[in-house]
Amino acid sequence: MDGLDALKQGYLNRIAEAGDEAALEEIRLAALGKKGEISLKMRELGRMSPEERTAAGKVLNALKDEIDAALRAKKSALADAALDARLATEWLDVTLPGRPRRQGTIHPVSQVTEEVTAIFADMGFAVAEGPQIESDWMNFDALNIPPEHPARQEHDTFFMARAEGDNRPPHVLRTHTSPVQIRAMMAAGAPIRVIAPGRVYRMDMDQTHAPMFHQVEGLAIDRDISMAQLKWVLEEFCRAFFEVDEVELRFRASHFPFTDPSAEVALRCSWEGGQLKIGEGNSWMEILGSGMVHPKVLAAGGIDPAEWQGFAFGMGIDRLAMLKYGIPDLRAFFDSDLRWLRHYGFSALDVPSVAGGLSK
Ligand code: 2NL
Repeated sequence: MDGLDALKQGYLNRIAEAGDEAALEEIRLAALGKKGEISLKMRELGRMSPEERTAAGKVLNALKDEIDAALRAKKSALADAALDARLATEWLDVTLPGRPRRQGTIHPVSQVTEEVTAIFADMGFAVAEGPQIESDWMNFDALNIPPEHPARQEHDTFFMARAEGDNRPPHVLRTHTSPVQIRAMMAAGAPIRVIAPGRVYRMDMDQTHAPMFHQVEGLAIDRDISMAQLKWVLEEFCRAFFEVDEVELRFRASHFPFTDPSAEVALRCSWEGGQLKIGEGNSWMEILGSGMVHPKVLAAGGIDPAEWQGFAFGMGIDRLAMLKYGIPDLRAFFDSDLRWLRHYGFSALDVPSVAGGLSK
């Protein structure tokens, strides 16, 4: 058989130059495929004498093996090169520091809730949470709110639906976080000091009201608690929360079914030049309601009113956030507008603490 050397060299050159697997496959078919050049030569063996066939068969087999080996070697070289190329682009330096890109922010309501919680925790108050759907007993009766009270009428409270034919009183979306404190009294008894921050619901919607808003209530029960301690705790809270050295509180008689006596509390402030200043000026800003816990409410919480007494207070977190951080419109609070959230949001890494400065 003539020309085998040239044929071999031709294939070896083409294999060396092949740039990808497809090109290699093309070469393999041309040489070793059913109708490949070497396969056709193999067929010629049949027409040879036995001696010629033995010699030529050996040579052809060796040629076939050599080309096959060259194809395999090139294939694995191409795969290695491809992997190297991928590794050169798909690398990651895991020792790099995290990127300072600011993504999410803490909502002002969350920020203020954390601030309020930190201040009261510093004064020894535990934090309690409870369900947002309450029985009407927990939300109203336990708090000495009688069935004929306006708050219990259709227009103020969101009532849950009952199944048809179920005539039990419907559950409600809690209208205040007081039931959380009823549950805390039932669970822990007296003495007790808790605050209960959380979402509450009332059918209200205008510039200053949303159907869902946030409240924090506080409760302190012991043998000898009076309005004097209430006043100190609230003063201390206002000083810390508004981050000023001095505050002045004004207590005026008020009325709540769950406290007796009751007081609305206002804070001395000034609005001069449209700028709110706490602790100076001649304006008063009402920020919370408070009083001595009504004996019936203590009893509902499983605490003996002959032995224990205490104060309670409640305030709106959303309004506190508006005042402290100069946010004009309550309705934007729950729009999930990213521009608003970036503007009024706080860094997730600045966790409020009294010692660390609440809002930095
Ligand atoms: C307000 C007034 C107030 C309470 C809430 C309370 C809770 C229990 C017992 C007695 Cl368990 N009182 N809470 C007391 C006085 C006022 O909230 O203006 N909130 C925004």
